[in-house]
Amino acid sequence: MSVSIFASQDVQDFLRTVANLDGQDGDARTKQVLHRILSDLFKAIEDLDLTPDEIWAGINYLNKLGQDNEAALLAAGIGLEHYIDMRLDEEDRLAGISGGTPRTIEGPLYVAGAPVTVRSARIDRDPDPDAGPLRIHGVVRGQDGAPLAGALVECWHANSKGFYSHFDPTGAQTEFNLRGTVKTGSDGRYEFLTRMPVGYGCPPQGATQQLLNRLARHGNRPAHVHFFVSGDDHRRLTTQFNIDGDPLLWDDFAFATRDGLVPPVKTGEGGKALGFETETYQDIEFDFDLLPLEAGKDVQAVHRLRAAA
Ligand code: MBD
Ligand code: FE
Repeated sequence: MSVSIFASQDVQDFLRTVANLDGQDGDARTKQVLHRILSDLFKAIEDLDLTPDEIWAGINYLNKLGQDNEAALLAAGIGLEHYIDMRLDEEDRLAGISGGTPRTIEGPLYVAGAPVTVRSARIDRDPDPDAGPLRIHGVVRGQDGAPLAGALVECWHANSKGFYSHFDPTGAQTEFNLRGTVKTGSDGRYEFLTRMPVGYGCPPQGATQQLLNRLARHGNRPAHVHFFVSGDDHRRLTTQFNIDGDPLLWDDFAFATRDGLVPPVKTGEGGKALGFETETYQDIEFDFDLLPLEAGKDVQAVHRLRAAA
């Protein structure tokens, strides 16, 4: 039976008590946020007339989400992570900041601490016979459009099974496979020699896929490569490009695909001189344009818990 108590003084007082809004101590921001989100939840329970069984199913879902270590994966899948990007883009627009390589979500699978090399890195540390050789290269430019020396390009991507090292459920990959950091030389150039990734799929038994199933949505991403790019006096860029031709290019469960982040895949010649096993390889040229700091600060720097090895 639908009841209407949310707006009552009793319930409103109760919400203030729960968040200790009238107490002097505690963290003011936490109290404010908890009060608002709990109020919105209570209101939704009333408006949708959620049953006790539905509420307990939701609570148990949160337990499974944590047990599966998938909260950040769910954040990508329900568009929360992309929504953060939409807000950052709008902040920039309102501040009159434009240009630069488009940002897109980080995702949950970065690992800090990958080896750093200058100008070029071979990052397919493990064999993967199902993935062909891939060269990724380009230039990092600064705010004036000039090549940026000493910039750091961090790169990470999946193997031919769509799995990332450190998070591989098969345990097959060694530390930092398909991960590396290149420092640009005076010409601003970087290069990664690696192997072609395949798109990621959510763990089929995990909490994220469980919810997506209820929505009749898939939990797959097109093949993609992640980057953090940073340099002196510039903002750190978080982005990815997708591999053109992937059938899921514009049907990414994490909503990361953007115009400007789908570079052409060409055929390169001279692979053996690069250390590849074949003369031909796939070649992606992708330049990064960084934006300057605002009054000496990276005003949009994102701090979140990240794996490190
Ligand atoms: C990924 O590889 C990824 O990039 C995101 C955003 C979510 C899950 C897996
Ligand atoms: Fe990814």
